[in-house]
Amino acid sequence: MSQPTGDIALIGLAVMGQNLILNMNDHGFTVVAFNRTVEKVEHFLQNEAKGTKVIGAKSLEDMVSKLKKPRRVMLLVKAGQAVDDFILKLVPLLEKGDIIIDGGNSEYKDSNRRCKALAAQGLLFVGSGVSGGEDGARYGPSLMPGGAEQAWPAIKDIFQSISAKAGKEPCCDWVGPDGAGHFVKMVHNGIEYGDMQLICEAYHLMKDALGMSQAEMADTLDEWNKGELDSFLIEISRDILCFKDKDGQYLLEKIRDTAGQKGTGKWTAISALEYGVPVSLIAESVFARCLSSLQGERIEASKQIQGPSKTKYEGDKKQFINDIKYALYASKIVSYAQGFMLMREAAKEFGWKLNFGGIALMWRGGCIIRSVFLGNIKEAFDKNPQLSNLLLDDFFKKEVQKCQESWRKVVASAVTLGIPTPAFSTALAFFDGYRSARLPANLIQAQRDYFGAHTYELLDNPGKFIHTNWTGHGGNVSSTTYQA
Ligand code: 2AM
Repeated sequence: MSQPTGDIALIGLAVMGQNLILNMNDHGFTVVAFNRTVEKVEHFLQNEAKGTKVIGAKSLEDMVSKLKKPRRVMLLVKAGQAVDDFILKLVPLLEKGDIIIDGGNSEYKDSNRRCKALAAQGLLFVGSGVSGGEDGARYGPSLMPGGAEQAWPAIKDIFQSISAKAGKEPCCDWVGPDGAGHFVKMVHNGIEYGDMQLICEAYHLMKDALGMSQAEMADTLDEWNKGELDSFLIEISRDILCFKDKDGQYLLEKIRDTAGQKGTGKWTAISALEYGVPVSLIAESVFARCLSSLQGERIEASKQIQGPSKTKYEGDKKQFINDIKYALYASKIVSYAQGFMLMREAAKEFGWKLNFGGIALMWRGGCIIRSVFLGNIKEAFDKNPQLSNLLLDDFFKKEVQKCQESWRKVVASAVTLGIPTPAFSTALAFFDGYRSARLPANLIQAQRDYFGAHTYELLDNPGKFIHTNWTGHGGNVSSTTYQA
């Protein structure tokens, strides 16, 4: 029998899977393709993959027999049960040291579980975030692999060859153990929610407070895209603002203002609550989508509830546009600082050593949140890999300082004019809280001790929990100390 020639197998011939195969093929790798509905394999070979070196497989056994060792099998199937089903079928066909990669949109806790379960059977599991949509998959995605690190040398070449590049550097590096790759992908998606909401708030202010036309707003975003905010999302928002329907009218104005969501932003917010990290901007962005979806209620409420009498900004328009830009930029810095805080906490929780600079570089190109800004984050972690918070990096401290006055002016004006800016506002509230040596939580502690005998610590004796009998009656017994 001839030697197997397949470098990697890919299961799942939906668009993402097909495009990753074609991308791997372009880079000289021999891919073995398989799909649950086996007829799709032949169809793929006769159409999209015609003229390539892609090999089709008729069954999982056939697929495995065509692979060089260690065998590399990548799954791009629906997240959840489908991944477990395939893993179950693959395990008896593979040998110690073979690699199963899940490139789907899996929850990181599933990847944690799969990584451990497969390690117990001598197999190496990799859970990889894949971002950049269909185009990214075809021509260069951002790839965030994590799991069994022994697998990395065997997949590095394929992964870094097919990934997007920032300059010459691949937007793909090893993230960390277990489900770290999928965790980082989840945070990426949460940050994407935040970035989108921030642009929406800028749009809202330009449209309603300043009464700008779509062409003017498009020109403004075009300008912003040449500076600190240079990013894919600003660029496509500019194009969306310019886009006219067949009837010559702007399409954007006709689109129903109810935001959909698939849940990854929500997962990020849930993790933030679970690990007690104040990732307020992403959470507000999820809530803003929820509020938008209550369209019927909003329309009814708009008939019954009055806002402020003055709703237009009356100061210098050009200056205010610049203020909005700075409010967006400063809020964005806070959002990324919060996202990295969440990753740091998860790393602590799971005992992961995460490569934060590498993560910034992985997001620098190929994915939805790609931007010049991520290059600055990479530099901050290059300068100081132990950096505890982005807001404490010299570059970002300077940038926030530059924006601060504008940011406050925009939030204050939005409040006065009755235009909701939940993300700008929560970012500023976080910023002011984070830079406060003293917060009013002493009163919370006193209240908790007053009504529930939950105890408190004194500033000059931290670690010692005491109870006060605040009313003179009710006894001196404290409830067991708990940290919620
Ligand atoms: P299919 O073509 O046989 O439907 C995206 O939906 C990919 O995931 C497709 O390749 C699809 O296979 C696969 N998929 C979806 N649900 C699946 C399941 N329960 N088991 C196996 N593959 C599944």
